[in-house]
Amino acid sequence: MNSIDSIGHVTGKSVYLDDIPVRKGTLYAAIYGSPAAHGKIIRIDYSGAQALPGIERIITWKDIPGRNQIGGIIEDESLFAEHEVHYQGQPIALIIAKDNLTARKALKLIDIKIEESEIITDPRIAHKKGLLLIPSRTFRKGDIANAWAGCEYIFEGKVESGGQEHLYLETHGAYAFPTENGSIKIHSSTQGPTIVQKTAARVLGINMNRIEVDVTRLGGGFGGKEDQASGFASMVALASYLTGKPVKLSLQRTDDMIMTGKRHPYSSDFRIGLTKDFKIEAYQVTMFQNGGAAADLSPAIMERTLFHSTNGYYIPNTEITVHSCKTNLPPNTAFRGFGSPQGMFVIESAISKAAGELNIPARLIQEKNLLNENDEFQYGQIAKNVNIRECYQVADKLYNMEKIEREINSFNKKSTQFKKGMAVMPVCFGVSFTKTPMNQARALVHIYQDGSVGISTGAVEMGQGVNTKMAQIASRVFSVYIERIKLESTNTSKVANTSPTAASSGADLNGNALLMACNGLLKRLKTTAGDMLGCTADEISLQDEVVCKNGEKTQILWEKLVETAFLNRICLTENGHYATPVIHFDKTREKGHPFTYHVYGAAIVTITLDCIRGSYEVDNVLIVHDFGNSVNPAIDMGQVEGGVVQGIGWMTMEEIIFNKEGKLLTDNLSTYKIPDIYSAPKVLNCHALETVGPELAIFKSKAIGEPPFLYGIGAFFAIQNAIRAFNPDYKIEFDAPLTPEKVLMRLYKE
Ligand code: MTE
Ligand code: LUZ
Ligand code: MOS
Repeated sequence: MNSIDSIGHVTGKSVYLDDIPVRKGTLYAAIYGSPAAHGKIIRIDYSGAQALPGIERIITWKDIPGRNQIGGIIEDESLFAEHEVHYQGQPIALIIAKDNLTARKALKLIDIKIEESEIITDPRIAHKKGLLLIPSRTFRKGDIANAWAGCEYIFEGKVESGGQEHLYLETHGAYAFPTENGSIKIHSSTQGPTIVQKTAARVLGINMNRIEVDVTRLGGGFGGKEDQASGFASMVALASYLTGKPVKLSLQRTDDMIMTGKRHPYSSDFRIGLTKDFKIEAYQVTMFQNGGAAADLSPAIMERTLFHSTNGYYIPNTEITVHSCKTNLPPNTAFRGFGSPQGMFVIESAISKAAGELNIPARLIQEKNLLNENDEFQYGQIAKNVNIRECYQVADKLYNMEKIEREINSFNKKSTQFKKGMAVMPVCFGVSFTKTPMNQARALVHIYQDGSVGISTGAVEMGQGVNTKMAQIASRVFSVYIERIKLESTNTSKVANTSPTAASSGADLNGNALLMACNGLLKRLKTTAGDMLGCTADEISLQDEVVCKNGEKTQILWEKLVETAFLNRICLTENGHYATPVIHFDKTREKGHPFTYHVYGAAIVTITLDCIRGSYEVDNVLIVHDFGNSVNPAIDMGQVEGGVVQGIGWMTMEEIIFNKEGKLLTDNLSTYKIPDIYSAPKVLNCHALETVGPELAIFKSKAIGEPPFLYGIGAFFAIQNAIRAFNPDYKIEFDAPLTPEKVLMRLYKE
């Protein structure tokens, strides 16, 4: 089935934040961000800006009636800087004007003097100076100290992975206006409406019930709007509260790139030990997470790195440490994978290092160490329904890894200018928010008198198709056509206390809540139908909008059934509440069962390298993926395609550069390269592994949002292998992104 948004999208009728018609008298906001990355504010003169005709007001921290605090997990981030600044672009003031142009003109008329302090952009330096955002954490399993003695081979290395700009098509923005009784309504481009509501209420010093947040859809979020929308929304809410007028803020691309956090760069040291038959016996790693100037979601991201640091491998002895380091960059934040890609890149690098030194294909080490049923993860969870080995083997059977290798070898023998490379990327991703209390959701369903259905959930549509999946769930339970169902905007007054739509759990959490609500309504309708037909509710079923008795169609249609229930004064509204069972985690022991289930898969990535230019093309990404029993194969395949390309971008071309002054040099699309159609794999095949799917996934359809991103990691190693085919002396350096510039240098490195 197509996305319910497909027609709206292609006809341009879908409504995004900027499409909401503005009210009369709307004012426009622009953010004045710090020109320096670190220092004391000595003086600010707003008089030039203030004098500009059309300027309504300039808002600073002094105007905040509540608290100047937007930190979500840790309260360490101000909405507007007070006396110090900690990164370039950090908001200092909000200009409110009659139009956008005037607001932006005023920015240039602000005079500021900052006494600069030392700027730190390197997490290892921050760590040395004791600049940590939160205490470091270590996951331990087995006996690492004694394990090395049992290893035949031990290898060490250093791994760097870079940041990544979300580059959602729709930049951050919000539109707020006062409603009555001192209340504010906010339209926000956010994955987390409740986070926006809570933060705005805190800033304004009013109760959460005075703030209504509404989200129709996002032009992409990718984690960048999981919590970072709350600052921007709070700014317009504040401006609207203070002026009594509607206020709109929509970031320009460059401002969005400068002011918002990105994927965390990591710098890591690993040590890996193997037995003589290539079993990984011990793995020790220390990672330095570049958190930026405030904690934001770094603690949770650090946690997911710890969980995923062994990818889908069983390793008896491990010790994984992550330091979350405070630097003078914008606070880094959630991005598809949420720390898992960084952790997995290190273990894959360690395996690649071992394979390179032992002169064997990495896949031989990978396959030998894949998880088996009932293996224990380093965090205590026992792996169940494991099929990573099956994915790997089916991929081998379908595509024949050895044959691909042979073909590549014979191609490489004949060709001098072009070399090919191949790598395999197995994936294991845990589904659930790692913070157990976040795994809850609610849904509100109305059946209207005419038989149409309105659904509200806490899920935010950001292009991933969650609304279509929600419509499918209701359609399936009621056995009505999808056209009868309408997805309402996500609104905090309809569904409260929502978790952000994130952790790939949007469909599972909200879908299960919706399923419960629909089942509740169905039960009442069956009782009504039983009364109408003189039988028990158990004998009733619904089929294609027809009421059936003992499986036989009757004359009663859905509309008639609903109308009768209404006339009998049956409640046609239901609220569903879902809290994921089973999961728990004990932070004092760093052990538990944090994930509802794991998603598994394996991908073979092949590339062709142009050894004169250093440029490369991805030839094939051949995947076997465990979807469970997909509710919507078309949407899920779209998620695989988008995720893979985004992962390839992170690993190979997207390079974020801050200079020593902490200034972002790659602040637009001429200096920051993301994948285009030419960088997409020429062939992307994804074979669905045949499985029944886990009981706790919605309709046994596994979460899909983030895991495919991880297949992109294979491209990094495929390119490295092609470089080695050209330059046999080349010792692999594990520093992503592997840009064409870097590739070129390495091709000719002695
Ligand atoms: N797909 C599109 N088109 N746009 C997005 O912003 N975000 C990704 C993924 N797929 C995203 C996307 C991320 S980071 C997550 S966590 C999931 O979608 C969130 O949605 P879900 O929980 O409904 O899968
Ligand atoms: N957000 C979060 C996430 O708060 N917790 C998580 O575990 C998570 N995982 C992936 C993406 N976002
Ligand atoms: Mo996704 S990083 O959980 O928004």
